[in-house]
Amino acid sequence: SNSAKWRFLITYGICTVFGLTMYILVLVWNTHFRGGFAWTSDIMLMMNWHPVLLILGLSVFYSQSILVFRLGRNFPKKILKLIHMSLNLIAFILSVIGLKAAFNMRTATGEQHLYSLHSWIGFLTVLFFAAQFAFGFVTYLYPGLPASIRAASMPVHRAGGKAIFLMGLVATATGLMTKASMVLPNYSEMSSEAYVVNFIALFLVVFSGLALYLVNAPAYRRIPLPND
Ligand code: ASC
Repeated sequence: SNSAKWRFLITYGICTVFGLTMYILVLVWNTHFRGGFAWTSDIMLMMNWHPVLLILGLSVFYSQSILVFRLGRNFPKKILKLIHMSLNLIAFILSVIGLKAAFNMRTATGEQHLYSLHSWIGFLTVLFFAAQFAFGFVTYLYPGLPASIRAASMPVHRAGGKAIFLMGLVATATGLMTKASMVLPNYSEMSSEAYVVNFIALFLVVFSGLALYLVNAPAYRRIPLPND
């Protein structure tokens, strides 16, 4: 209906404002407070790519990928599926480069790999994401499995996709906490960097909650077009 359309667009607009503000804060944090970016020439500046690429992939691109069937409901389904796959592919590539930055940093400092709670959740998130992408691609896009299998897999694909989005949120939250306690020895004194880190997490939670609400609400689901 027309009112559902406007409720969707207004909520999507609010969601986007929270998401963009969150990501601007991520960029401000890693440039102004953390010294900007490099690759292997500076280990710590290489690590700044880690939050910047993973939040861009697992929150910004991933959210737009799951919302593409809501936002673009008047587009042909084939086009939406291609956009959905492309946004997920970009999100996945950004995530892998972001993981590589962390892996390179640990190797260069001689630290242990994959010991922290954050690294376990984060690694599993990207592993499940890879599996979800591969199964989704084969099942729904190319070669595409029989309609009965596609229909039976759809609830799993939808629930799995949302679970991975939530796992990404948990990975980011634990990562922000770990980083804050490492680089802010006087965290409790509430420096401006402490505010920036806390607000990243707060805006990310609101943004993710709104994105999940928009993807879950039955009123906003795409109705198949006659020529789908
Ligand atoms: C697809 C597609 C869907 C599902 C549906 C089975 O490939 O575009 O909407 O599978 O046909 O639920």
